[in-house]
Amino acid sequence: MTRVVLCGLFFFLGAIGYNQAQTKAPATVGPVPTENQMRWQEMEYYAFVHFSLNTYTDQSWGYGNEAVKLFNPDKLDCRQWARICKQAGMKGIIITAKHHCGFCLWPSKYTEYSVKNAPWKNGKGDVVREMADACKEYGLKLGIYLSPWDRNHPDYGKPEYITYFRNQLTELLTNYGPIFEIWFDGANGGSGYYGGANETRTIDRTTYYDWSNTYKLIRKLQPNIVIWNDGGDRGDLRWVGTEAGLVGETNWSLLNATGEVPWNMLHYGLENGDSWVPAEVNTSIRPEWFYHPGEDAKVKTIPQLMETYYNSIGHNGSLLLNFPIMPNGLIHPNDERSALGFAKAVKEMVAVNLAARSKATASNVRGNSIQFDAAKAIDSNKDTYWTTDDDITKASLVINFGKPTTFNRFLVQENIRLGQRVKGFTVEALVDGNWKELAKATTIGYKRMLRFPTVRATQVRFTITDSKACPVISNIGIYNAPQQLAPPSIIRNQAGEIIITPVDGESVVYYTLDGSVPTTRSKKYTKPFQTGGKLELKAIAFDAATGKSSPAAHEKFDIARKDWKIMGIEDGKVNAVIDGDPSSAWHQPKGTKLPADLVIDLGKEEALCGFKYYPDQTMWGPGIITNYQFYVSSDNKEWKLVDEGEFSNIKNNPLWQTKKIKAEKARYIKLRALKNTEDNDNIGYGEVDVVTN
Ligand code: FUL
Repeated sequence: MTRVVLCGLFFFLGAIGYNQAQTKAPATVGPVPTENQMRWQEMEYYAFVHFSLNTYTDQSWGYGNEAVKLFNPDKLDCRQWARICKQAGMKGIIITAKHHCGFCLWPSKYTEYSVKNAPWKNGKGDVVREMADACKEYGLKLGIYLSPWDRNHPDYGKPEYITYFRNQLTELLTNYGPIFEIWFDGANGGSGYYGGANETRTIDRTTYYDWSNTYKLIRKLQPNIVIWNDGGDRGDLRWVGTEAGLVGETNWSLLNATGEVPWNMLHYGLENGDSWVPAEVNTSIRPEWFYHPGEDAKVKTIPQLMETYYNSIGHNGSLLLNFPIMPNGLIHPNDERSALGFAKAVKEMVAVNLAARSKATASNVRGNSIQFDAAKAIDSNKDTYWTTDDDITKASLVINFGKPTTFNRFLVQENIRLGQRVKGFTVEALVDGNWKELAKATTIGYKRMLRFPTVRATQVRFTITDSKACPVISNIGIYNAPQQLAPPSIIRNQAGEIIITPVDGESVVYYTLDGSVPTTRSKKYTKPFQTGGKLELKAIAFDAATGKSSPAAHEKFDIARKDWKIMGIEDGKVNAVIDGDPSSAWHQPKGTKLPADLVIDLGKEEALCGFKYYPDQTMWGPGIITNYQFYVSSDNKEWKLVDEGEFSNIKNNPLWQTKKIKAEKARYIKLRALKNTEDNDNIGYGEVDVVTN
């Protein structure tokens, strides 16, 4: 009898023991985020503000000799910035305390090149202080951008500059309260004023800043900070290799702590990297980072920002969206409108989580325990999760709505505190009794969002097809997002024909040529049409089924290029340079040595006041000009140099570069490439154009 009882007891205890082993949380897999990285990741969305002397000179990068007296905003109001960011759903603001030109937005003790010598507030102002106060008032976190490159400082390039740099860091990280992120731009070294030396200085980005000791200082002053560094030792976060607003569809939050990181690795992360280095997607709400009045009509539209959302937050990244500040010290109303419209669109998209009202079952539940069952993935609590037994790397979870339900978005999150695991998954819907694949993807990470055409179904099956270890899914969302029609694309080819294409390939397009905003009563676009001369064109896409229109696309074209000829080049493909198609490009033949010239015959004399260069748009493609000279001629023999300089930041942000020149009448133009982004002889062109009076 006693034996039977004891056996029973052992059996009972054994069963408990078994269950305890299986109901323990899974062990971590690979590197995991620190508490600082975790806090940062959960912020998801925050702002950049770019404000400096560039704001007053219409430049992207200051040279370092711009006059301090230019800095005189008459309506500066950091509370306006903070209000907009707060209303836009952002969680913090990173301010350009010092950009490459060296000008300081705070009255640094260590330089005269700061607000303390500006007319603004008679030199008594401190923009960083006002920003810190406004952030506090609006419940936002404050971040600091401090450019390691300083084109003003006489000591840049010498060991003394490191003391200066650390002194400034100490000021910024001591006097303005908690700082959530510090941002060290990778652009570093080159020509500059350097206290009057006017020369080119280069540094070794890996050793010059002695980053490991600089990091120690930072972490001592701000223990809760995350470090973003594109220029030296691996920080806590990584750049994504582009400023276009997207990170890879496959996005591992891992990299190796040492060794080279090529651009594509920044974009996709490294599956078996030895360190947790998640992606931050930085992009501007306008094409450029600083304010340029010429971009007032180029503010990103809500559909464009939604695209950025899916490609950043929806791809396991955070989104750092920039507002350029106007010379008066405010954010432009167009930028505010777009940012708030974007916030509203995101809110509408996730308004109803259809998964939360459903029942979920899983192919495997860890230890059959209620603690880890499928319901934990749809309970709207990110701290609970569905997971499986340790030996499972393929598993599925079925969500049953109980009735036919319409949806077009799928959101999924891993519990990244236990490591990033999932390598592949699919989403299917049960339509007419058959499983139909809606989407197939690779990594998940902190957050992954998938888009697919609207479907109506009763059940959804989420299948993990491959994982580094048992999957740990903390959250699933299923949504029916309202349609967002993107503005159509507009090009004018060399013959002068206008071609307008709706992004979805099927919406109807309406356009105007008088600057007014098109409506469905405007001219309907049916086929390419011929134009000549200067032109302003606005176009909308319209979806008859929903009665919705897109925001207007807006393009301005200068003189027609019908009679233009590229001189002295036999290659038939060279016309890609003037064909109006931004996706085509031409490169100088192999063997070309710098300086390399491109000569264009404009067909007749034109009254020029500028020129434009658009680089080859191939992602991370080589052959982008950084330094140029621009010449004009009336006979293709005698040339006059009318402009020379740099295309700042063209590598990271390969946009149209527009340069103004003093008025010149000429029939021939020559763009001379002096240097490219790789320091070799590969010279490419997406487009070249002129600006006329
Ligand atoms: C780049 C800089 O060179 C730009 O001017 C801008 O500050 C952007 C955020 O980073 O690399």
